[in-house]
Amino acid sequence: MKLYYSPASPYARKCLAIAHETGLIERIEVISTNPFDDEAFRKTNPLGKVPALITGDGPALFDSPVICDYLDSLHTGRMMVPERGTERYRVLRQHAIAQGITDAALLLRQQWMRNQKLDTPLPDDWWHQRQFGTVYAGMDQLEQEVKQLGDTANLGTIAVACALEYWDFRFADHPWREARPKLAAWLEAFSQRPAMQATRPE
Ligand SMILES: N[C@@H](CCC(=O)N[C@@H](CS)C(=O)NCC(=O)O)C(=O)O
Repeated sequence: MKLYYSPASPYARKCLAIAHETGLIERIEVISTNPFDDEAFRKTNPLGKVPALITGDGPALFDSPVICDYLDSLHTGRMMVPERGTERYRVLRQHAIAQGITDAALLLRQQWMRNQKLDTPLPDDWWHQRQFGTVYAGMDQLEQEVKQLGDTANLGTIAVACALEYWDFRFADHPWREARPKLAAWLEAFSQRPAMQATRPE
C-alpha cells in the first residue's frame, strides 16, 4: 500500500498511528507530498487532500476516516473502532470531536497561510473567533470527558492526541493546557506511546 501524506498533516498522522498500532505499518510505503503545491496529486485524490491511500485493489481511498476504516479491516487484532454497542459510539464521538477541532485548526492555518502571502496578520474577526471558539469548546468538552478517553489506543484516542499535538505544533502561541489540566495530563501519558512518538511532526 502507498500512503500519500505530508509530515505535518494531523489527518495523515492519525492513519499512520493506526497503522503502527495495528501492526500494518510495514506494509505501507509513505509518499510525502505538499497538497497545496502538487496539481498532479489530484489524479490520486481529485479533492487534492492528504491522506490518500493506494491499496492496490481499486481506486485510491481518501478521507482519513475511510482510510482508518480500511486499515481496521486488514488486521486480526483489537479493532480500532469497536464493532458495536456503547463503546463503538463513544469512540466515534471522540473521533468526531477531534475531527472538528482539527478541521477548525486547519481552517485557521490555511487562513494564516493566505495572510502570509498577503503580508497581513490574522484578523480578529467573527470568522476567526468562530474557529478558535470551536477548537476551545472541543477541548473543554474533552476535559470534561477525560475519564472516558482512558489509556487504550483506538480511533478516538489517537484522533484526539493528533488534534491536540497539531494545535501545539501550529498554534504554540495559543496555549490550552492551563485551563484543561486533566486533558493535558492525559495527552502527556498517551503521547508516550510508540505509535505517537514514531509519527510526531518535527
Ligand atoms: N476530511 C479530510 C481532511 C484532509 C485535509 O484537509 N488535509 C489537508 C492537509 S492537513 C490538505 O490536504 N489540504 C489541502 C487542501 O485543502 O487543499 C480527512 O479527514 O482526511
